[in-house]
Formats: sequence, C-alpha cells, structure tokens
Amino acid sequence: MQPIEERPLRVLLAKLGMDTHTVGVTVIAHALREAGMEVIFTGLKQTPAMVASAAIQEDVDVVGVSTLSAGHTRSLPTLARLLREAGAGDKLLLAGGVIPEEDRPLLEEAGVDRIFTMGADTRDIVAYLNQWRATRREERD
Ligand code: B12
Repeated sequence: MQPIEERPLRVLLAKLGMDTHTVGVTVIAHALREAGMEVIFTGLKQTPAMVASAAIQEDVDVVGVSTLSAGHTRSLPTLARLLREAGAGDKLLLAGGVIPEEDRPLLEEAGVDRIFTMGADTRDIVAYLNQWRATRREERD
C-alpha cells in the first residue's frame, strides 16, 4: 500500500453484538467520507474476531466501533487484544456512542485510543484523525 500521506485514510466502522443503533455510525461514515476518507462498514452483529479479521483483510488504518447497547467493557478490550495478537496493534482504535465516564479508564488501559460520546462534533473527529495521520507521517520522516 502507498505511504499514509499519499492516499486517503482507510477507516473500518463496526457494530458489535446485538446493538442495532445505526444513526451514530451512519453520521460518522458520512462525515469521514465527506472529508475524503475511505470508509468500510462491517454491518451489524459482528464479533470482535470478525472485526479484527476485516480490519486486517481490508488493511485499514483506523478501526472505529459504535456502541450504544452496553457490552463495550468486554467487546472492546477483546478487539484490542485480537488486533495486537495479529500484529495489527498499530491501527488506531476509536470508540463512540453511549460509554459511561467510569468505563473510560478500563477501555483506555485496554488499548482504545480515543472515545467520542453523544454530541461529539464530527468536525472534531475529522480533525483528530487528520492530526493522527500527520503525527504518523512525522514519525516516518
Ligand atoms: C434512537 C434510539 C433507539 C432507536 C435506534 C434506531 C436506529 N436505527 O438507530 C431504537 C428505538 C430502535 C432503539 C432501541 C433500543 N434502545 Co435506544 N436509543 C436511541 C436514542 C434515543 C438515540 C440514539 C441516537 O441515534 N443518537 C444520535 C446519534 C447521532 O448519536 P450517537 O449514536 O451517540 O453518535 C454520536 C457519538 O456518540 C459519536 N459516535 C457514535 N458512534 C461512533 C463511532 C465512532 C468510530 C466515532 C469516532 C464516534 C461515534 O458520534 C456521533 C455524533 O456525535 C438513545 C438515547 C441517547 N441519548 O443516546 C437510546 C439508547 C441508546 N437506547 C437504549 C436502549 C436501552 C435501547 C433498547 C434496549 C430499548 C429496548 N428496551 O428495546 C433497544 C436496543 C436495541 C438494540 N438491540 O440495540 C439506551 C442504552 C442504555 C445503555 N447503553 O446503557 C439509550 C442510551 C436510552 C437510555 N437513556 O436508556 N433505540
């Protein structure tokens, strides 16, 4: 694949388990596409193993999970671990949705890089991703 600065960021968006809330993930997909990123959506009812496998097969830079129906304290650490075990721990792992403040330390400790909850401005999410990409580029130089 081309270096990260010469191609659009590739982002996998995912929904895990029985969570069928789709509005947030749709909003994020539109916003990232509008910003020139390549977005792949896994669809609903995925397992962490399915998402990790899709992230590797699709060779994405970023994995974003939208979670509004609880279960994130188990599923997100599992996903982070599976990515690391597959040698894909350098992918940025984002989470969004309904995530109580008290769950943040556990998720961050487990390897979730950034959490965006209700009311997050999509422009801030796009800016964060562009900043992350710029940092990666500087690290390469
Ligand atoms: C609409 C809605 C529904 C709709 C969903 C329709 C659909 N197709 O999406 C329906 C009526 C079907 C529904 C069903 C249920 N719901 Co409901 N629902 C909501 C509600 C009112 C709004 C969610 C929404 O669309 N928000 C608008 C979007 C734009 O916001 P968002 O998803 O938060 O996304 C933003 C950020 O979080 C972030 N973000 C989100 N995802 C991602 C991903 C990435 C990668 C990034 C970077 C950012 C990001 O960016 C977005 C923009 O700011 C919330 C209440 C709330 N305040 O959240 C309850 C809520 C999520 N629902 C809840 C519940 C309990 C249920 C049901 C279990 C109810 C029931 N007894 O049947 C079912 C579960 C269905 C299931 N299997 O998942 C609870 C969840 C509680 C919890 N997690 O602990 C909530 C919080 C209501 C409450 N206060 O109790 N629901």
